[in-house]
Order: sequence, then structure tokens, then C-alpha cells
Amino acid sequence: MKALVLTLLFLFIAANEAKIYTKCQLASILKRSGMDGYYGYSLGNWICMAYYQSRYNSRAVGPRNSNGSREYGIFQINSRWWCNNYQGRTANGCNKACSAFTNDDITDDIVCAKRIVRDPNGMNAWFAWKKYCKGTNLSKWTSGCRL
Ligand SMILES: [Ca+2]
Repeated sequence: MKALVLTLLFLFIAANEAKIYTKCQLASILKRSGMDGYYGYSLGNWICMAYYQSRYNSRAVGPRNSNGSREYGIFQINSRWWCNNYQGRTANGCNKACSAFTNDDITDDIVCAKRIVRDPNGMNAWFAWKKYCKGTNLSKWTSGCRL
């Protein structure tokens, strides 16, 4: 019994151990993925958005929203519109399970973020971007990075 409890505890900890990117790690990955200037948004916009949405945590899962949806991963992608968490209605615009956005491979997260920003709202889709990044001087989000 004690062993079982310890095993479960270990699994719980392991499952919650976050992969936290550094600013420059993320900047480098996003640049390589063609995000700098994608749909008119410079790299700093994406780094700033990821910071305020997830603190660069690729396994972040947000709290439940009033409509029952949640946000997933480094870009906090919403389950009502973009991915399926099998817990209610979804348009599943990125045609993905939300669990795909909570692992350490952010390739598919990037593909989905590109899809999201192609909508008429652009990066306004991300509340934290609108609140903390939009219209600000974004140079600090890439400064000191070798890109
Ligand atoms: Ca992923």
C-alpha cells in the first residue's frame, strides 16, 4: 500500500513536472519556425504572448472558463475553438487533441498558433497579448538572444 501511494505520488509529480523554456530558447525555436513577421507579427509579439499566457511552460493547463473550456500549453490554446479535450463542444479548428499541446514538442502548437492568428482577430485571440503586449515596445523580448 505504501509502495502504491509512493508510486502514485511519483507519477503525479512526473506528470506535473513542467518544461519551462527560456526566453531565448523559445525565440530561437519560433524564429526557425517562421514566426518572426508571421501575419505581420514580429517575434517579440509571440514571445511576449507566450510569457504572459503560460510563463513559457509547455505543459500549462489553464483554469476552467465559464463556458467549460480550458486553455492548453505554451500558447494557451482554447478547447472551445481550437482543440478537443473531450469535455464538451469544440470547433476543433486545429484538428488536434488538446493533450497534443501539453507536451514538450511545441511543433504542433506552433502550427495551431499560426492557424489562430490567420483569423480576422489576429493576435487579439490571446487575451494576455491584448492586455500586456499589444502596442508596447517589444524589443526586450528578443534582446540578448542570438537569433
Ligand atoms: Ca505539442
